[in-house]
Amino acid sequence: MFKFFKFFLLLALISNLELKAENVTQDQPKVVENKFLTEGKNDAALFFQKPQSGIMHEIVKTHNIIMIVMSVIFVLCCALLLFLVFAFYNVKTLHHEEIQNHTDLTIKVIGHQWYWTYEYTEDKIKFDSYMKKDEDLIDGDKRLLSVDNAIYVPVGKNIKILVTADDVIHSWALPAFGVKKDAVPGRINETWFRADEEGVFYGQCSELCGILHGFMPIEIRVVSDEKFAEWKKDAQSKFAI
Ligand SMILES: [Cu+2]
Repeated sequence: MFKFFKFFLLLALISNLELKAENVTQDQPKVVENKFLTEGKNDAALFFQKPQSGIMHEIVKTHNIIMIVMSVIFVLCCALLLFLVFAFYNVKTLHHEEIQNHTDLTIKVIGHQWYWTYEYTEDKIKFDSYMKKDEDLIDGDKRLLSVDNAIYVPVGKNIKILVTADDVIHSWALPAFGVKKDAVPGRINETWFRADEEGVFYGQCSELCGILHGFMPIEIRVVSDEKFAEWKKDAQSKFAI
């Protein structure tokens, strides 16, 4: 990079000296034939007409140098951007988003107008999850986010999510987990996450799916293994398939 600036400075210095010398000795710069852009292409359609004065020769010469320098900078910047965006960041993240080593629990998510159905296929549990109405809210609930039946997952475990829909396209999005998958009828999309901490987290449908699109939130409770086992036992009697 330093060499490049050195070259540029030298170029500017030489041009300046040339101009000074010419100013002293003659009225206008001496004519230097420049064939790079003009030879054989002087019909003025794509390029300039053939220069007819010393000044125009100098202008064409300067233009040629700037074009070369500008092209080099453009190519270098594009290469750097591509490297940063694809090679360094995006591909790695996409890879992590798609690939998991093993699965501890699989949950199937089905989008409906306008609620979600969750299926813990291996544990034979299936239930619907609707947003709580204002009159049903209790202390600690969040208006427009809390649901009647939240999903439970154990902390620190790999959870595979299979997403599909029953009627129109929905999207199952949980910002805290970096998860957002379209729920498309007739197709099963797959994603996964592993929660680092226990807690209650919320998400929402993120694909316009009709009049109540804004009222089909997602509530997920990340709990310890023991609490998850308790919930599972309860759910197996309450929501048995
Ligand atoms: Cu929606």
